[in-house]
Amino acid sequence: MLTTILGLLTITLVLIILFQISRASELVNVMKDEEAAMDRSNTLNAVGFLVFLVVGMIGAFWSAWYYQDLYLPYPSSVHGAWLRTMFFWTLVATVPVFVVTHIALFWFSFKYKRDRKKIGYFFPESHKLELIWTLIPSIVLVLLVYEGLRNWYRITGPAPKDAIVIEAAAQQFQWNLRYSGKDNELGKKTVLQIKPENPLGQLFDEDPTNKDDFMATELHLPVNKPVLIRINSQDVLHSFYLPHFRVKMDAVPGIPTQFWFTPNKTTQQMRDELGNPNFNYELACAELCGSAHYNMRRVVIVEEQAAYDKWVAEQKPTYDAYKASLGSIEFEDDGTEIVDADAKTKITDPVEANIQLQLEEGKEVEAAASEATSINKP
Ligand SMILES: [Cu+2]
Repeated sequence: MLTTILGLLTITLVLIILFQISRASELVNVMKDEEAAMDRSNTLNAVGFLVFLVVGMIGAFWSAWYYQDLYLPYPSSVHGAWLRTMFFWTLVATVPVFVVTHIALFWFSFKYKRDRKKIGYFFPESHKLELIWTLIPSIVLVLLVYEGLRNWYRITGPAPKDAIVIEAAAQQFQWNLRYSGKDNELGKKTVLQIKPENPLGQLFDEDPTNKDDFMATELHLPVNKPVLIRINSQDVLHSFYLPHFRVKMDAVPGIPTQFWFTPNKTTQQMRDELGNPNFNYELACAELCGSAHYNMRRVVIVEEQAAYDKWVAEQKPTYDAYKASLGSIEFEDDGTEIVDADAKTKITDPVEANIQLQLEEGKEVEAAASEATSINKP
């Protein structure tokens, strides 16, 4: 805090000093030859433009070359390769324009600096020139936008029938990854049912497709198989980002989003290719969503179909834990819980306890919220 204040004070003081110096030099100029002083200052600015052009241009290309090791490796998904091609052609179209326009901008500023002996050239209009500089950029931009839209619809359009359906439900600060299980269908859910033993609020009774859905802490994907990701958020904006697959989509509260892609390189292949046995693909949140934003990182594992099937077989549906948690709650006549000594998980959710009490006693009962303090998460 103190450093910030000191920094701001320093900047203010420097600005005041610069302002005073320029005022003083203005006064000196009035006393001396004003015109000569303006010429000198114009020449200085013009040379400054040239230096900026050379240093800036070299810096732009040198840094792109120097930091190439930090670039992402070649995309590990089919659609990542489409996007890479798209970015390549965008650069082919824009880099020459960047170079030419910047040379023109700074060179002309230098060449046509103020000169008392020069008379300005009057050039009112040229339809031919205007047509050229309107039509060519328009055609190039239409082509670039066309390619962008084509890829956008390929990625966000209907997924292949055999695509694995996975939900990425964001919350501060984690990705809840839900697999659709054997039926490959994600069951319906509602925020009203969210509680510790049902973190996504799945409607197990209303929608039986929920019963085989399972949740995972790592994102496992089989190689060469399309995956459909359904994205949503429980609180603020997040962004589902898989950099190595060139996959990114915002998680917006209230607006479900989705896309599909096909990973085509396993984690092991990537480790061999990069010569890094510790390499892992990662899922990140690309929206600064709060103080523990970094916590949203998840490991992504792309593996052969057999390894993936084995992993899926080991996963337990969320419904199992949910059912077990319901079974372990019993109540005394006075509303206190009977805790089964054998039961490992005692779920004491105030809302659930209150519903149970009302059902059993047939009257309004205060929620046993204060008593229900020990929550054992599985
Ligand atoms: Cu986030």
